[in-house]
Amino acid sequence: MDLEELVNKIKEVKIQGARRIALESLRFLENLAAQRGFGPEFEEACERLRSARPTAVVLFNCLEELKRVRSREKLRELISRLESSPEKIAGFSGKLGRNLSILTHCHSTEAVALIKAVEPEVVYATETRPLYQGVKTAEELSESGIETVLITDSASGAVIRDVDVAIFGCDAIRREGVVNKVGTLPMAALTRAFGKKVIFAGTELKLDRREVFTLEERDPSEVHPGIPGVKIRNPAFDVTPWRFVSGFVTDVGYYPGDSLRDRI
Ligand code: RUB
Repeated sequence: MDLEELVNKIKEVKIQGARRIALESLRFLENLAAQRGFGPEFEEACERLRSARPTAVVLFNCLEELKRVRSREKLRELISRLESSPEKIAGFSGKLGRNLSILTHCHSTEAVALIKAVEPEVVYATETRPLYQGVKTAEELSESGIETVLITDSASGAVIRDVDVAIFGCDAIRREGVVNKVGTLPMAALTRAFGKKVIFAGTELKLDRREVFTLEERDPSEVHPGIPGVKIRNPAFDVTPWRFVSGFVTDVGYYPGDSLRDRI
């Protein structure tokens, strides 16, 4: 795959999820560095990959790390840390208990690893409009033998009484809250309003200290082909304030409540 193809796949959400975007980008860069070194071509590739999906912070953090230490060894170290993060996160599943009824949203490799590890009784997965990434989550969970129910995004209130805990992945962990797929915030608020827990999962490479931060707005045509006189908006992410967070599982450990915020 050349750079153009990779950037397009990332922009079109064919390669999706913060971790996979970063992993595919770093693997491409490792290959490029092996063939051509760290010259201007490498710099340009970094810039184009970094700006393809601007909200997720993990690729940004890896590229900043690479600016400090420009080596293929560093690239391989970052790749290996990202490869192992779902397994490490799953390793802390004991903190959540067992036989839970879970609500989840979108498709996150790190959340899916945690959900599988808690051996849930049932998982309600939202389809995740407008691009339906939740269908992938439902397929993966079901294939691993977990009872899975696919619901529309607006049906979370209809099933909330049957839910023990909502588990979400994340794109960026910021002082003001946790950034994830649009729709996470209303689902987190709903879950807490019904006295249930909201758990996020994500590697600490997603800790976000950027001053300038963009919440991606995607093309309105993904929502609807158009209605005369009607403006259509398509925000791709939202920010869940820490007061809705019951706990956070990272690749390093379990942080109860909002205690991970102190590390940002
Ligand atoms: C995906 C999304 C995921 C996070 C975490 O959004 O919001 O929950 O990226 O995923 P999109 P992971 O489909 O728009 O990329 O745990 O795989 O990093």
